Amino acid sequence: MRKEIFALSILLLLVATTYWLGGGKNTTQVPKEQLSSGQSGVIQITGLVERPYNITYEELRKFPSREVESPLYCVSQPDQVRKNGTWKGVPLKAILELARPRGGAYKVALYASDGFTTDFYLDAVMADEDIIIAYEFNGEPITPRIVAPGRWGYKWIKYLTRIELVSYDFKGTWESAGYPDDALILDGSSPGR
Ligand SMILES: Nc1nc2c(c(=O)[nH]1)N[C@H]1C(S)=C(S)[C@@H](COP(=O)(O)O)O[C@H]1N2
Ligand SMILES: [Mo]
Repeated sequence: MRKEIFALSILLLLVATTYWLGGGKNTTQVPKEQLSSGQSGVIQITGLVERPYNITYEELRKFPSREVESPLYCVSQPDQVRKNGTWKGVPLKAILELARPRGGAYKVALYASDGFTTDFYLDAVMADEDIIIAYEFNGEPITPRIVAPGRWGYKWIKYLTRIELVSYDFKGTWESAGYPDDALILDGSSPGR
Protein backbone atom coordinates (compact mmCIF):
# COMPACT_ATOMS: atom_id res chain seq x y z
CA MET A 1 0.00 0.00 0.00
CA ARG A 2 2.77 2.39 1.02
CA LYS A 3 4.59 1.63 -2.27
CA GLU A 4 1.50 2.50 -4.30
CA ILE A 5 1.01 5.80 -2.51
CA PHE A 6 4.68 6.61 -3.16
CA ALA A 7 4.33 5.73 -6.86
CA LEU A 8 1.18 7.81 -7.12
CA SER A 9 2.91 10.78 -5.48
CA ILE A 10 5.77 10.60 -7.97
CA LEU A 11 3.29 10.42 -10.82
CA LEU A 12 1.39 13.44 -9.51
CA LEU A 13 4.64 15.34 -9.12
CA LEU A 14 5.60 14.55 -12.74
CA VAL A 15 2.21 15.64 -14.04
CA ALA A 16 2.34 18.84 -11.95
CA THR A 17 5.87 19.65 -13.15
CA THR A 18 4.95 19.07 -16.78
CA TYR A 19 1.90 21.28 -16.37
CA TRP A 20 3.92 23.95 -14.61
CA LEU A 21 6.64 23.97 -17.28
CA GLY A 22 4.03 24.13 -20.03
CA GLY A 23 2.31 26.97 -18.20
CA GLY A 24 5.59 28.84 -18.01
CA LYS A 25 5.94 28.65 -21.75
CA ASN A 26 2.41 29.89 -22.24
CA THR A 27 3.18 33.13 -20.47
CA THR A 28 4.97 34.06 -23.72
CA GLN A 29 3.09 36.65 -25.65
CA VAL A 30 1.85 35.31 -28.95
CA PRO A 31 -1.41 33.39 -28.62
CA LYS A 32 -0.87 29.94 -30.15
CA GLU A 33 -4.04 30.12 -32.22
CA GLN A 34 -2.67 33.19 -33.99
CA LEU A 35 0.35 31.31 -35.28
CA SER A 36 -0.42 30.04 -38.76
CA SER A 37 0.63 26.50 -39.57
CA GLY A 38 4.31 26.17 -40.32
CA GLN A 39 4.97 29.22 -38.21
CA SER A 40 8.05 28.73 -36.07
CA GLY A 41 8.02 31.95 -34.08
CA VAL A 42 11.48 32.79 -35.41
CA ILE A 43 12.56 35.44 -37.90
CA GLN A 44 15.84 34.95 -39.79
CA ILE A 45 17.88 37.99 -40.74
CA THR A 46 20.08 36.92 -43.66
CA GLY A 47 21.67 37.91 -46.95
CA LEU A 48 24.11 40.78 -47.38
CA VAL A 49 24.89 41.26 -43.70
CA GLU A 50 28.03 40.89 -41.60
CA ARG A 51 26.17 39.18 -38.80
CA PRO A 52 23.22 37.01 -39.79
CA TYR A 53 21.03 36.05 -36.84
CA ASN A 54 17.68 34.67 -35.79
CA ILE A 55 15.28 36.46 -33.53
CA THR A 56 12.32 34.88 -31.76
CA TYR A 57 9.02 36.64 -31.31
CA GLU A 58 9.75 36.78 -27.57
CA GLU A 59 13.18 38.37 -28.06
CA LEU A 60 11.58 41.04 -30.22
CA ARG A 61 9.71 42.29 -27.15
CA LYS A 62 12.96 42.99 -25.33
CA PHE A 63 14.11 45.59 -27.85
CA PRO A 64 13.42 49.29 -27.36
CA SER A 65 9.90 49.65 -28.67
CA ARG A 66 8.06 52.29 -30.59
CA GLU A 67 4.36 53.03 -30.93
CA VAL A 68 2.87 54.28 -34.16
CA GLU A 69 -0.67 55.38 -34.90
CA SER A 70 -1.76 54.32 -38.37
CA PRO A 71 -4.70 53.07 -40.42
CA LEU A 72 -4.27 50.05 -42.68
CA TYR A 73 -5.66 50.33 -46.22
CA CYS A 74 -5.84 47.63 -48.87
CA VAL A 75 -5.54 48.69 -52.53
CA SER A 76 -8.51 46.52 -53.40
CA GLN A 77 -10.79 48.61 -51.14
CA PRO A 78 -9.07 51.99 -50.99
CA ASP A 79 -12.05 53.82 -49.43
CA GLN A 80 -12.24 51.49 -46.47
CA VAL A 81 -10.12 51.62 -43.36
CA ARG A 82 -9.36 47.96 -42.68
CA LYS A 83 -7.74 48.48 -39.30
CA ASN A 84 -6.92 51.57 -37.32
CA GLY A 85 -5.18 52.20 -34.05
CA THR A 86 -1.90 52.01 -32.19
CA TRP A 87 0.74 49.55 -33.26
CA LYS A 88 3.64 48.73 -30.96
CA GLY A 89 6.84 47.10 -32.11
CA VAL A 90 10.48 47.46 -33.04
CA PRO A 91 11.78 49.64 -35.88
CA LEU A 92 12.85 47.40 -38.77
CA LYS A 93 15.84 49.72 -38.98
CA ALA A 94 17.08 48.57 -35.54
CA ILE A 95 16.69 44.90 -36.48
CA LEU A 96 18.70 45.45 -39.67
CA GLU A 97 21.41 47.54 -38.00
CA LEU A 98 22.07 44.72 -35.56
CA ALA A 99 22.92 42.49 -38.53
CA ARG A 100 25.26 45.15 -39.98
CA PRO A 101 24.23 45.50 -43.65
CA ARG A 102 27.04 45.14 -46.17
CA GLY A 103 27.88 47.80 -48.71
CA GLY A 104 26.12 46.15 -51.62
CA ALA A 105 22.79 45.81 -49.79
CA TYR A 106 20.08 47.59 -51.80
CA LYS A 107 16.73 46.06 -50.94
CA VAL A 108 15.06 44.32 -48.03
CA ALA A 109 13.17 41.20 -49.07
CA LEU A 110 10.56 39.96 -46.60
CA TYR A 111 9.15 36.43 -46.60
CA ALA A 112 6.13 34.93 -44.79
CA SER A 113 5.22 31.36 -43.91
CA ASP A 114 2.22 31.44 -46.28
CA GLY A 115 4.47 32.22 -49.27
CA PHE A 116 3.61 35.93 -49.36
CA THR A 117 6.53 38.31 -49.94
CA THR A 118 7.13 42.03 -50.04
CA ASP A 119 10.10 44.40 -50.18
CA PHE A 120 11.46 47.78 -49.17
CA TYR A 121 14.39 49.84 -50.37
CA LEU A 122 17.04 49.70 -47.65
CA ASP A 123 17.35 53.51 -47.78
CA ALA A 124 13.63 53.89 -47.11
CA VAL A 125 13.77 51.60 -44.07
CA MET A 126 16.83 53.38 -42.68
CA ALA A 127 15.11 56.76 -43.10
CA ASP A 128 11.82 55.78 -41.46
CA GLU A 129 11.70 54.63 -37.83
CA ASP A 130 7.93 54.25 -38.15
CA ILE A 131 8.34 51.14 -40.28
CA ILE A 132 8.16 48.64 -37.44
CA ILE A 133 7.77 44.94 -36.79
CA ALA A 134 4.64 45.24 -34.67
CA TYR A 135 3.74 42.71 -31.99
CA GLU A 136 0.86 44.59 -30.40
CA PHE A 137 -2.25 46.25 -31.83
CA ASN A 138 -4.37 48.46 -29.57
CA GLY A 139 -2.81 46.83 -26.52
CA GLU A 140 -3.46 43.27 -27.70
CA PRO A 141 -0.67 40.86 -28.68
CA ILE A 142 -0.54 39.97 -32.38
CA THR A 143 1.67 37.71 -34.44
CA PRO A 144 4.51 40.02 -35.48
CA ARG A 145 3.91 41.85 -38.75
CA ILE A 146 5.26 44.84 -40.59
CA VAL A 147 3.48 48.15 -40.08
CA ALA A 148 4.39 50.76 -42.69
CA PRO A 149 2.39 53.97 -42.11
CA GLY A 150 1.43 55.77 -45.31
CA ARG A 151 1.92 52.67 -47.47
CA TRP A 152 -0.64 50.21 -48.83
CA GLY A 153 -1.44 47.01 -46.95
CA TYR A 154 0.64 44.79 -49.22
CA LYS A 155 3.73 46.16 -47.45
CA TRP A 156 2.29 45.14 -44.07
CA ILE A 157 3.47 41.54 -44.28
CA LYS A 158 2.21 39.09 -41.64
CA TYR A 159 3.65 35.72 -40.50
CA LEU A 160 7.22 36.95 -41.07
CA THR A 161 9.82 34.22 -41.27
CA ARG A 162 12.75 35.79 -43.09
CA ILE A 163 14.29 39.17 -43.80
CA GLU A 164 16.95 39.10 -46.50
CA LEU A 165 19.17 41.94 -47.66
CA VAL A 166 19.83 41.69 -51.38
CA SER A 167 21.82 43.61 -53.98
CA TYR A 168 19.19 43.38 -56.70
CA ASP A 169 15.70 44.74 -57.34
CA PHE A 170 13.73 42.07 -55.46
CA LYS A 171 9.97 42.49 -55.86
CA GLY A 172 7.34 40.93 -53.62
CA THR A 173 4.01 39.29 -54.43
CA TRP A 174 2.00 42.42 -55.28
CA GLU A 175 4.98 44.46 -56.45
CA SER A 176 5.89 41.83 -59.05
CA ALA A 177 2.23 41.83 -60.15
CA GLY A 178 2.62 45.48 -61.13
CA TYR A 179 1.59 47.39 -58.01
CA PRO A 180 3.84 50.35 -57.14
CA ASP A 181 6.98 49.30 -55.34
CA ASP A 182 6.98 52.27 -52.95
CA ALA A 183 3.26 51.65 -52.25
CA LEU A 184 2.84 55.22 -51.07
CA ILE A 185 -0.79 56.17 -50.45
CA LEU A 186 -1.02 59.47 -52.27
CA ASP A 187 -3.29 62.26 -51.11
CA GLY A 188 -6.66 61.70 -52.68
CA SER A 189 -6.20 57.99 -53.36
CA SER A 190 -7.83 57.27 -50.03
CA PRO A 191 -10.38 59.50 -48.26
CA GLY A 192 -8.86 58.73 -44.88
CA ARG A 193 -5.84 60.83 -45.73
N1 LIG B 1 1.70 36.82 -44.94
C1 LIG B 1 0.84 37.66 -45.54
N2 LIG B 1 0.83 38.95 -45.18
C2 LIG B 1 -0.01 39.82 -45.77
C3 LIG B 1 -0.87 39.39 -46.81
C4 LIG B 1 -0.85 38.01 -47.16
O1 LIG B 1 -1.61 37.54 -48.04
N3 LIG B 1 0.02 37.19 -46.49
N4 LIG B 1 -1.69 40.30 -47.43
C5 LIG B 1 -1.31 41.73 -47.34
C6 LIG B 1 -2.34 42.64 -47.79
S1 LIG B 1 -2.57 42.75 -49.45
C7 LIG B 1 -3.06 43.40 -46.91
S2 LIG B 1 -4.17 44.57 -47.45
C8 LIG B 1 -2.90 43.25 -45.44
C9 LIG B 1 -4.22 43.00 -44.74
O2 LIG B 1 -4.00 42.95 -43.38
P1 LIG B 1 -5.06 42.35 -42.40
O3 LIG B 1 -5.21 40.90 -42.74
O4 LIG B 1 -4.50 42.56 -41.02
O5 LIG B 1 -6.34 43.10 -42.59
O6 LIG B 1 -2.02 42.20 -45.10
C10 LIG B 1 -0.88 42.10 -45.93
N5 LIG B 1 0.02 41.12 -45.38
MO1 LIG C 1 -4.30 44.22 -49.72
